[in-house]
Amino acid sequence: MEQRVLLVGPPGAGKGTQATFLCQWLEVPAVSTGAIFRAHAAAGDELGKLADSYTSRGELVPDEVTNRMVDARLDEADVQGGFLLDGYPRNVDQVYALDELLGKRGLALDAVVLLEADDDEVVGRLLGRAAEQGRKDDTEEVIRHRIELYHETTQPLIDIYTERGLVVRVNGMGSVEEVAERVRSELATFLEAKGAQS
Ligand code: B4P
Repeated sequence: MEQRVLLVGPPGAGKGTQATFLCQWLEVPAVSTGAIFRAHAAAGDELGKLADSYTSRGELVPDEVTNRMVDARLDEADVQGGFLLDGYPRNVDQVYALDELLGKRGLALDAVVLLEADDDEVVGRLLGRAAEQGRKDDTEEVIRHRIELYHETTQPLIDIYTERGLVVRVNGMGSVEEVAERVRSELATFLEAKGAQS
């Protein structure tokens, strides 16, 4: 079935990790703004250089750039039957921008999965990822800044989606498999209940 789902959570909550499982189950592609920025940075193009100048400091890439990129991505053929948006929107302005991007296409969201994890746990995970992948935005100082920014700018968007009755809260602590099973069963229950109401 066509599903349009968001995956939101603090840095290191496991959004990218869980997106892989969730996409297989929902049979939709993942659109990760973070992954798109990293691909451009690896290619060394203009967008990549610009994005890197923000991400390496743990800052958000300017909304105008991110929104335009998502707008273009939503025109591609593979997302016409649904998608999982991973890491976007990340602030309240991006929520309203996404409303417009979906509205002009006559689309709406089905659910917002909020993956929750403690600050200390996510710092530990991201330092582990730093050792494996050497990402520039995974130094302890930058990680702490990203977490602060999450609490300030990303958390308020949860209130908006909660008011809209779209949020599925999932505990992101535990093994990758345990979390994947939790995400799947809690989202399935939510979508079934929503389907029964409509
Ligand atoms: P993202 O790419 O979204 O990455 P993230 O928040 O760091 O990590 P994620 O939650 O995906 O964690 P992962 O699965 O990798 O953002 C990177 C940057 O891009 C942002 O800081 C920002 O600058 C920019 N950006 C992105 N979107 C933007 C937007 N909309 N607007 C503006 N700027 C934007 O997991 C982390 C680690 O934990 C991995 O090593 C993984 O193996 C491990 N892990 C996962 N689950 C685990 C578990 N259950 N137990 C133990 N370890 C686990």
